[in-house]
Amino acid sequence: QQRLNSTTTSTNEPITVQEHQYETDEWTNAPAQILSSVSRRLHLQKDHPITITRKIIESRFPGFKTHNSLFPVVTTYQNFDSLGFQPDHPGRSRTDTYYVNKNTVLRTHTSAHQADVFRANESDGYLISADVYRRDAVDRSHYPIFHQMEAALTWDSNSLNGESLAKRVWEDLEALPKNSIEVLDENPTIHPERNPLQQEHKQEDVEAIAAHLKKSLENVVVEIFARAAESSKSTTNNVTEAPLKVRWVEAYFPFTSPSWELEVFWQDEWLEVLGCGVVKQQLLNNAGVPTRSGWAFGIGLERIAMILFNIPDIRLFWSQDPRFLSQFSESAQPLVSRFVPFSKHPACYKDISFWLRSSSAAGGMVKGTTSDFHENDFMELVRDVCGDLVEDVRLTDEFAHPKSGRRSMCYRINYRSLERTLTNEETNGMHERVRQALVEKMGVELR
Ligand code: FA5
Ligand code: MG
Repeated sequence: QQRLNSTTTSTNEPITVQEHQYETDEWTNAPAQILSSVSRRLHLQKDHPITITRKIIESRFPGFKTHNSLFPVVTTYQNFDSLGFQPDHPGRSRTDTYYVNKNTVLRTHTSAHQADVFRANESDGYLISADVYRRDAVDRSHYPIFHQMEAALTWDSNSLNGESLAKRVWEDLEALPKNSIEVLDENPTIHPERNPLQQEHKQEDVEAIAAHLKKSLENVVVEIFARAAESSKSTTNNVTEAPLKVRWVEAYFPFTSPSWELEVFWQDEWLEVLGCGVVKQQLLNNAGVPTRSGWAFGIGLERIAMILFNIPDIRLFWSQDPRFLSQFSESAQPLVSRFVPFSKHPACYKDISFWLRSSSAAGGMVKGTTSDFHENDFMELVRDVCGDLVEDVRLTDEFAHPKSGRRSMCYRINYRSLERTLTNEETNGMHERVRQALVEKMGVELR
């Protein structure tokens, strides 16, 4: 039995998303604020940095069929089951995913469309760009709506004319643009436990597919870095910047194996920019294309755009402020220029400490999470009350009372507007409303 989402009132009013109507039920947890942003589709807005980023990446994949306006409401089958997510996978939880109703969600990733696009079988390569939705942390690189670009390339064994798959893939790799980027890649392509070969696959084929995948993505990174470097040259008086560091790390996705993530060292930390891998053969078989095998990746467009344009905060992409929007143009020369922040407004930190309901005391030990307190509920509550006026929310302390076992949490909320200086009155007012909502909706006791 899952607890009702604390930030949504439970009426049984149907939900309308654009022209479509959906029944609601006890699973419904998509807030109005999120649903009303579905129409923004930043990846299609002319001159928007997300659109520019999308087009730059698309240009690296000539011949791939593009799908850029797939509808964001999908079935749980599309988002999870078709990809092999087990019934108890945490990604399905209402703390992580926005449900429209029990069988319907706002897609949490562009992979929700993989099976359908494979089934349509219209091209060897395809690209899907779209808005995706997740309940997640509040900080400079996470936002509940963001944009992904999915790509897949498969080879049909019926069209190899007697050649081996591995040989064909290596030939295709030879034809890719050359680059001399140095990428840390310390692990073997296949690892029997951590990153296994699928039983349907031959090792030599997978080695070739993986090499083609990594080379294709490294070419994207080269393009991004070249443009970012060009833009910083034109605005920073030839101050030379250290070349960006990049590394491949092993990953796990239910729908690829082996799998990897690519990370870029940016602003003093490793930033994950994409996930990828060799498509599960079972998925292709189920999609009616059993003679195809190949790779897929999903890239976070905001993360790339932040590196490209030097945009420091993910909330900026949603800004309607002309001081933001006017800095980007699809016809600019050079196309990419460094974002010039409008004056940075002061931050205001405020702490909030509370005791969880005593039933929570015996809860799980995952950071910030117990059996009936989930950090994402708190994050969403803050967004609900404060909108984009909060820069980040962090857990700063957590402990259990030695005698009663009751758990106490302390979060630090950093209030900062991107557009203006907040008054003390305004921040105090917001903080008070967060405190009240926390008591009313999550039943905690403030300290
Ligand atoms: C996925 O979503 C997989 N569907 C990717 C994939 C596709 C793997 C095809 C294999 C084959 P992940 O949850 O790691 O994976 O998200 C992919 C990227 O989206 C991340 O690397 C990151 O760049 C971006 N991302 C994830 N969460 C957020 C967020 N809250 N805000 C902004 N960007 C995010
Ligand atoms: Mg990831």
